[in-house]
Amino acid sequence: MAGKILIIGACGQIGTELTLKLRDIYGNDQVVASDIREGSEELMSSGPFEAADATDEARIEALIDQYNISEVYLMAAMLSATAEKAPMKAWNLNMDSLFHILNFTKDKKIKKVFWPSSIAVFGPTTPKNDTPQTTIMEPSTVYGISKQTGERWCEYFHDKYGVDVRSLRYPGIISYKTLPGGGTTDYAIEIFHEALKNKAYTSFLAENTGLPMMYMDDAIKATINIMEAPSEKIKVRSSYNLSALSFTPKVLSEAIQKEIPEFKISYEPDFRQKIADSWPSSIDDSEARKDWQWKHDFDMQSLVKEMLAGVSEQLK
Ligand code: AKB
Repeated sequence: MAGKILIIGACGQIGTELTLKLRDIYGNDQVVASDIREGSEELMSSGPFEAADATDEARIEALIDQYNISEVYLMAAMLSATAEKAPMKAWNLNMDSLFHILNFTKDKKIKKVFWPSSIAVFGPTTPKNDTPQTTIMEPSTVYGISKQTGERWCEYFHDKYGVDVRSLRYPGIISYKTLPGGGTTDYAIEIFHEALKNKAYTSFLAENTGLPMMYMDDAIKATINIMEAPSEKIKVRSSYNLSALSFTPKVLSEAIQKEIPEFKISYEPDFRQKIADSWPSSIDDSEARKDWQWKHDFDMQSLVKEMLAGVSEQLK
């Protein structure tokens, strides 16, 4: 690689595991982690870390110059549930950070960018099952509006200025190493912690709320695969649909009960139910599979086994 990699938002749920994986692949010194706060011991001790606010253009530019950065993964964002409580803050974080990076790429300070979008770009008028790549998109959440707008800008910067930006519409990402913050799909992580600690969980989504989900290892694989694919294979420059599994809280609880028979689930839907109801239940990601050979590895039972083993280890 010509220069180093910078991860902005490296201490979050996806950023942490992405940074560690990229350090494995390219070498610890080649991957600079940055975040507004410090991260896990493993992340902080395995390579360079710089405190930085993703919206601080001058600070990000200084890091790009200091480390001779050629690729950026912009993982900082305010997620759906938190964004509903702080709309302007979410808009400013999610959009300003993206504009800075797109402009740096346009000005040839960096060569390639990864920016995550989300299933939140879809809305209540979108077809709910097997949602196609190109379809009606009328997001009704602050987070979804920011991601939909970001997608339009990514495509615009690519078409107008040749910016090499690559993006995925992440489903709910399930992992145990770093907790997510403020998402609507977070129930599918909390449930494992509660199943192991208390053998019971009260879900903030109703039992039959189906949402697209994915195990973290698959999300990391997709992210690195799309960044490593030859540029001409990336036909979609807004963001690719990406899918692995789809399940409801009830179906997930039944899969957990196969491993922990005494586990009990109850339901008390809150404001996040409305967000979940506006999103697809399942996603058609055939374009990603065709264009850059995306393929997921984890099914429901392997995800459940990995999560229970990982969370148990942490509880020891
Ligand atoms: C959220 O729930 O806000 C995120 C997402 C689906 O983008 N996990």
